Amino acid sequence: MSERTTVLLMAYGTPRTRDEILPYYTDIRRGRPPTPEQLNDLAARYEAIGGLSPLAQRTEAQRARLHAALDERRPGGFDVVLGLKHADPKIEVAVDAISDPRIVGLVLAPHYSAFSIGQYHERAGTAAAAKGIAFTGIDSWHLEPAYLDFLATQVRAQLAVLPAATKVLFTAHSLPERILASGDPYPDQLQQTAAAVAARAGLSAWSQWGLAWQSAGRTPEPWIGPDILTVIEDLAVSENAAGVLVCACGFVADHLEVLYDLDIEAARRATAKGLAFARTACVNDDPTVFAALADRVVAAADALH
Ligand code: FEC
Repeated sequence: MSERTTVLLMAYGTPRTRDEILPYYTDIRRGRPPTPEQLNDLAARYEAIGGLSPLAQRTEAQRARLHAALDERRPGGFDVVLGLKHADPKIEVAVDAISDPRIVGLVLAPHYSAFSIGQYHERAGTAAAAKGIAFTGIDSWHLEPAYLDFLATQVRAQLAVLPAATKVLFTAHSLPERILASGDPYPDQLQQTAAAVAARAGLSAWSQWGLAWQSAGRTPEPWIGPDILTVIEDLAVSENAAGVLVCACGFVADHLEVLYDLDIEAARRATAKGLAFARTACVNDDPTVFAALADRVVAAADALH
């Protein structure tokens, strides 16, 4: 039997052409097509960031980086394939093409929620079980030191060129409030990442940093808050802040939710309120972070033997 392990690297996915926006949006909405207004609104957001999202290229660069780091550690011991949540190749299709006896699942999102990493792993685990392949998933990596150091370096560099009274806001994608009833660890994990990065960046007082949620879905049910736009408004009126620095630690690549929701929408709100605005760079395919993730994958693969 082959000793090789396949790493199923999972990410959200994005349309690769304008024609793919409708099927992509329909998939996110679990098969319910969007109204023409909703579709136009999403297409306009892609248009505003240059036509489409760079997420497909970023995810492929992350895959290549992880594969290279694994090859350095165990030459030829790992294949790395992509499995996407809402675009091709979907997670199930990717698993179906795997012939190695073991799969390690890694999601390109640091914080565990049953609605996020939990769903990726459930889909991958079910597909692997149907083929008799052993599967293990890495549940979260929100306190990985290389990731915390990457973000802290970004925070320090940006604060050096922003007004002294700048507040750092750590953000992640909001989720429906009903996840809280089941004790989902997602909000606590965001808090832990933020506190660890703040400590590394030398931010001590709560007045220097805080948490906010972003990109809540356009659905009638309540989503976790406070929303970043509200926090920016509150900062402008109730605290003596001169600037806001957003560290979108819940995301690890440049994509719509960063390039539109933060760089356009949140930046516009901050500027309108007289606040300086900046955002820290995303991890993308940073070699140090992916070296650390490769170590996590090797350990998970060894535990599967
Ligand atoms: O660049 C791109 O093209 C892709 C950007 C993108 C990322 C992303 C990440 C996450 N989402 C998460 C949860 C939800 C839930 C809903 C939802 C809806 C959307 C819509 C778009 C979209 N998301 Fe997303 N998300 C991205 C894009 N997301 C577009 C639909 C229009 C809208 O509401 O803006 C609500 C679904 C529903 O209607 O039931 C829930 C989470 C993440 C980050 C972690 C992960 O990868 O899972 C959580 C990137």
